[in-house]
Formats: sequence, structure tokens, C-alpha cells
Amino acid sequence: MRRSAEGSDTRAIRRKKSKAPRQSNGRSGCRIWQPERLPYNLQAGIMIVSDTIAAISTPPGEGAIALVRVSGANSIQIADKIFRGKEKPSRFASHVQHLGEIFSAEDQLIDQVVLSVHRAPASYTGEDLVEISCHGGMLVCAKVLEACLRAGARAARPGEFTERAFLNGKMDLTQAEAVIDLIRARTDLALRSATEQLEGRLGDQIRKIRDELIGLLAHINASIDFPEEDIAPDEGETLCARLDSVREQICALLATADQGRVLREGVRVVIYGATNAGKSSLLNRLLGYDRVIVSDTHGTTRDTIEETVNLEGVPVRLLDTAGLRASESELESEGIARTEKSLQLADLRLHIADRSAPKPAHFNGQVGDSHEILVLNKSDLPEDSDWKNFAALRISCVTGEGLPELQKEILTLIRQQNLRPESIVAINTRHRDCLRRALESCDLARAALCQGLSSEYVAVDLDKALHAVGEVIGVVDVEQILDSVFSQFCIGK
Ligand SMILES: Nc1nc2c(ncn2[C@@H]2O[C@H](COP(=O)(O)OP(=O)(O)OP(=O)(O)O)[C@@H](O)[C@H]2O)c(=O)[nH]1
Ligand SMILES: [Mg+2]
Repeated sequence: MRRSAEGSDTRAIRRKKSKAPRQSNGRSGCRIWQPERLPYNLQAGIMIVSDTIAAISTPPGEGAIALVRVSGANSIQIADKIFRGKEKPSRFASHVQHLGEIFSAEDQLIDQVVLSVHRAPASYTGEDLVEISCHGGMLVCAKVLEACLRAGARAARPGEFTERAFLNGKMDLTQAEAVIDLIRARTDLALRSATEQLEGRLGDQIRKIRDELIGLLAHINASIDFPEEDIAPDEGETLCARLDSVREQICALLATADQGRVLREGVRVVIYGATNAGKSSLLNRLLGYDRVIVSDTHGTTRDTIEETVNLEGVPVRLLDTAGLRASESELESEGIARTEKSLQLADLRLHIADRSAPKPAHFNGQVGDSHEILVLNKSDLPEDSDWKNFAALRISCVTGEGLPELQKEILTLIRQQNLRPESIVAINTRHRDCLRRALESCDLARAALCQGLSSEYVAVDLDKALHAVGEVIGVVDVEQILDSVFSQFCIGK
């Protein structure tokens, strides 16, 4: 990637490229459709000179090793300036580690390190890249980074290394997003799903849909450009069938959105009920350690507290909430308001009550819907007569009785709601937004086809669908997508 002679940055160049006027075939209102122009892949053929960036790629804190990465046209030159060993880094073979020392601009020894040069294009970013493994002290790696910056690098923004990998055609956007998923994965399935996405499985499916849309659009545009060559009568039906196949593929991907959310964020399970029922005790029990304060004072928990557990491979986000009761306290009322908000966003609710105490006023004993489980806690204590013959799962957070049954019930409801991640390809919220728009445009195109509207109408909608599908893998000029994707990364990735 290079900065242009005029000094404009990569995004400006991308913008310029996408706004290039479309060619016309000379007839007004008609344009020649050129397949190679439609998917204006930004990654292709752009000569841009990049500046050189550097960052600490390992998390802050003490460890055996820390990694400083430098990427860009001058990275090897910078390594030559700060590294002393048997040879200069510019003479190193690519991808081979060398022992040496890093010196500061004041010629002071900073650390003994292992340095490797990864020459373009065979590097993570697709540019010349240098990796310096130093000792894992906060100050040591900060000084190594400073040496790189003083030698001419610029501090990288979060996600900038992966953004460069995307811009240099090393990966599509879904693969770049998979890097974050991989880092954040909390279950085996989430990890497998992220690995598959990184390998390009989702990208391949999207490319297939795009190719089919491009084929359809080519057909429609041919009929616009050459109206004298009649399209056979059954053509409309064939086009509809092809469009239906595209729609089915989009719908199949859209159906994985909930599972994708669960894989990435977990199923939201909210524990709620009267004060002192044992909500916090249940959270601690399910977590296996004392995360939340438990006491017999009513109204102990004032805020929502969230922790994730792995229930048979399903990441479950457990939320402990402030107990429900009429309260004069402003603080407690705010806590109860938060409980109500959490309940609105819950995938599953655990309504818990103390069976050794009378039924609370708000407890009508009805299960709200299939998203709720009624739980009677404190089964180790004598039951209050209010609960006689009351159908609910009985547990004890003290003895652990009934907890395996509760976990089983939680998993059953998750499965019933199709929230249990089974699919390896599972889209995220951004993909869902793009695909929903694509589906909408396909529907409009189909309606236009069925109504026998002029081909131009169909073409406009198909073009929109193609654009929306392209956004998923990043083959259109949508700068805000890049920002929203890469801003989630940590610095150094
Ligand atoms: N005997 C018995 N006591 C329990 C059980 N579960 C919780 N407790 C006790 O009940 C009291 C309240 O427990 P918490 O977990 O703090 O209840 P909570 O619902 O979070 O209460 P708030 O935060 O005030 O709304 C504590 O003294 C717990 O030790 C149980 O299964 N059996
Ligand atoms: Mg509590």
C-alpha cells in the first residue's frame, strides 16, 4: 500500500475510484454493463504508498515475551537502524528469526530480542513487516516501540494491521472480522466457526451469491442494451427461478444470525425475582465461584451483574439483577429499572422465588412464555404453605439439589428457540443488515419481473442487491463499514 504522490490517503483514493463515471454506450439512458467494473474491488490495482506503523501486539502486563510489530515500506529500514546482531535485518531471509539487541536513539541498549523480517507480499499485512519479540515487561516493550517510532514509524491505530491486510487483498472483510471472533471465542464451537470464517467459508458463500447476481444482471442488462433481440418467452420464468435460488441462499444465511449472535455474545439469561430469593446465590453456583455478594439483607444487589458460563459448549451470559420490591430508595429503584430493561433484552428468564417464604405479591405463578423457567429456591428449608402443589423446578443453592435439572432445562429452552449454535457458518449483525437489504432488493426485482415491468426497474434493484451483498465481503467502497469493522480491534492487530 502506498501513499499517493498528491499525498491523499488510501480512503480518499478509494472514494475517488468508486466515483468514476460509468461508461455509456452512446444511447441516452443506456449504459454498457461491464462485469469487471461492477464489483469495483478496491483491493485490486491501487498504487498507494503506505506510511510505516508500529505497535505492541501483545496485551499489556507482564509476561515472558512481548511482541512489537512494524509494518510498511520502511519497516526493514527502521529495523536496520535499531537492531544490532550478526547481520542487518535488510540482509535477513524472510520469516527467519535472528537474535540481537535493540538500541535506543541515544544508543542505549534496551533489550536482547529475537527479530524476524516478513517480506511483502508474504506477510500478515501484505507489506514488509518486522516482528520483534522482546522480554515481556511493560517498560521494556514500551521502549522498543519508542525506538521504532523514533526511527520513523507511526503509532498504529486499533485494527490497522488487519485493515492493511484487507486493503492489500490478503483477506476479505468477513475474514478480517473472523480475526476478532477468534480472539474473543469462548467456546470450542465459536472458535471453530471463527477459524472456518477466517479460512473464507462465509466469504465463499457470499461470492457465490454475488456471482449469481452478476449473471442475472448481465442477462437483464443485455435485454436493455439490445432490445431488438427479443428475450424468449420462458426467459422471465427462468430469471425468476434463478432469483429464487439467490433468495434462498440469502435466507439460509440470514437464518444463522441468531446462532451467530449466540456464538459471539452468548445466550442472555436473566435471573430475576423478589429480594432475598437467592438470585445472586444461583449466579455464584452456576459460575462455580463467589462472584457476587450474598446476604440475608433484602435488596443486597443494586445493579445488574453479568458473567459468562459455558453450558455444554453454549456460551451463556448470566445476568444477576436487583430484586423486585416496592422501594423508596432512589438507588434501589434505579436498580429495579435496570432489571426491567434486562428482562426486555433477555433470551431466557429465570424467575426465582424463595419457597420457605410466602409468595411475593408480584408472583402470579404463571410462566410468562416459553422463554421463562420458574424456579423455587431453598428446597433444603421447609416449604411455605403458599407453594403447596406448585409446579416449578425446586433447587437449593446451598446443597446444589436440582441444579443439574435446571441446567438441563435451560439447554432445552435454548434448543427449542433454535439458539443452540450448530452451524459453523454464522453471520454477525453487520452481515445480517447487508443481507436483509439484499433480500429486500431481490424481492423488489422479483416483483418487477413478475409484473412484467421494464428491465431497467429490475436492473436497478438487482444492482442494489449486488451492492448490499458486496458490502459483506467489502468489495464496494463503503468507508464507514471499514471504520466500524476495524475500530473493534485492539492496537497491534
Ligand atoms: N437455606 C438456604 N438459603 C439460601 C439458599 N439460597 C440462598 N440462600 C440465602 O438467602 C439469602 C439471600 O441470598 P441472595 O443470593 O443474596 O439473594 P438475592 O435474591 O440475590 O437477594 P437480593 O440481592 O437482595 O435481591 C442469603 O442469606 C443466602 O445465603 C438456599 O438454597 N437455601
Ligand atoms: Mg442479589
